[in-house]
Amino acid sequence: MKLYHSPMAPNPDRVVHFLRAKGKLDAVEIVEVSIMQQEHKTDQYREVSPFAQVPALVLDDGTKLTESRAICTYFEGIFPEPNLMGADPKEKALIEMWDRRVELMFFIQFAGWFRNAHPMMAPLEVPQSPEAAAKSEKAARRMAERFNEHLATHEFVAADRFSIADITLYISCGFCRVMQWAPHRELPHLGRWYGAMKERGFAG
Ligand SMILES: N[C@@H](CCC(=O)N[C@@H](CS)C(=O)NCC(=O)O)C(=O)O
Repeated sequence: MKLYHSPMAPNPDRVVHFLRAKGKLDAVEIVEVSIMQQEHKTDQYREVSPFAQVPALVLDDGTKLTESRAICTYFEGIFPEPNLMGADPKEKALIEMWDRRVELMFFIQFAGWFRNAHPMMAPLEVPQSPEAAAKSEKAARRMAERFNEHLATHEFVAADRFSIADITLYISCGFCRVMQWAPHRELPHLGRWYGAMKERGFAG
């Protein structure tokens, strides 16, 4: 299997952390794609990922998977231990619910802020919009507060145990550095949880 990866980019990092938590990082051949050098926009890479996005996983039979969560679902299926996406219907639903909240209500909002405000993103986000950046920043900050409130009474993001939802939030909080923001340094319960995740090293 080939995993197309861009180090420091959050969606590919999510997949790599997930695989590391499974102890299976050596199961894939990693192919690096530089987003800043726009290698993901070449015709050659578009054959792998028609939407020109990273990560992408190409299976040995040629099947192409190009959504980070779908790639994680595939790894969960072929490497079932440790379970990271739920062991029974209730856990699966709770973990998916929180993981989607992190991705859609926090990470995507943060990405909207970053893409519309950061000079580095100007070639990729045309045109950048200060209004969109301000709206997304507000939504991301509000959601970080909600996670902080949740983590005041929960050790983990979902289902009282380590899961993909922790990985998605950990990657998202770390990525906030690109806007000189560290929500886990501002918000105490998020900070406690972030420290525990860091210490854990995602060993499963
Ligand atoms: N929904 C996709 C999003 C992938 C995505 O947006 N990846 C970013 C890197 S984190 C990318 O390829 N950006 C390139 C661009 O915007 O041109 C997933 O979860 O894999």
